[in-house]
Amino acid sequence: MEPTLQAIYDEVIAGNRTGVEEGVRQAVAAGLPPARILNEGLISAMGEVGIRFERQEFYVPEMLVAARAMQSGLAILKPQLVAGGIRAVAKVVLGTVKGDLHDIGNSLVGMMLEGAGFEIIDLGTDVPPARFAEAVREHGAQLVGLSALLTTTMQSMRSTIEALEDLGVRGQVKVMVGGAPVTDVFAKEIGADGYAPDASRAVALAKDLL
Ligand code: B12
Repeated sequence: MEPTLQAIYDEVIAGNRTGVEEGVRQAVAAGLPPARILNEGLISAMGEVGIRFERQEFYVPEMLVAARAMQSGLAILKPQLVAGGIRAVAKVVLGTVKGDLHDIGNSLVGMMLEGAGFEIIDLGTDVPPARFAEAVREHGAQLVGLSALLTTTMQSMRSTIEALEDLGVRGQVKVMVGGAPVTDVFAKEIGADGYAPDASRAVALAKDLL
């Protein structure tokens, strides 16, 4: 791997925030494409963190410092990822479903959509179903993106779609879902309009759905 990217990868795993920030600045200054910094440096490091957690080499505190370090790197990379998006294509309400506090994937999807010209209303994490539905109505959104990282919270996606129906706004929006445990089959089962496995394919999906 490119030494600059390897350094970012190592610093994310070590949970060294300033190290990650420095690495991302250097990589940007060296002219490395933002997508490579994101995928090879930041995202692949979080994948490794997940593997170590499964092997019980890492516990929640290590996972948390790694996530914070990654987010600091993301914040520096955001302007590069978003560059080019000028006019709003459509409004998208985004959030991580009720009970779930993972926000990195959701933020990334938001940044990439913003880069593609979408207007983002990010409700953050642990969002109750009714809150999604109210936001759709309030903002007149055309799309909703639901994120879940836990097999237990995936079920909140179903209740969120029901809440959209209850408030009478299901017909005005397309619902897309994602997150590590979510699959295409699950998306169909709960009546979502689409699933994407990563942030760049979330952009392609959003454009397709409109
Ligand atoms: C970082 C992390 C944490 C951090 C989160 C910090 C934060 N601010 O987000 C902390 C430490 C808080 C945490 C806590 C927990 N975690 Co955790 N965590 C992770 C870890 C290591 C990485 C997740 C991540 O950020 N990945 C990087 C991003 C970029 O990837 P992503 O989220 O998948 O998103 C991409 C795609 O999925 C997609 N996508 C995501 N959302 C959406 C939405 C739409 C609409 C679309 C189209 C696409 C899309 O695009 C994104 C970008 O490409 C994962 C391991 C893993 N491999 O996923 C475990 C993991 C998700 N956690 C796990 C667990 C068990 C927990 C805890 C229960 C641990 C505990 N005992 O307390 C708690 C639960 C807290 C809660 N209520 O939510 C398990 C879940 C197991 C399961 N099957 O349910 C995992 C898989 C670890 C493991 N291997 O066991 N965690």
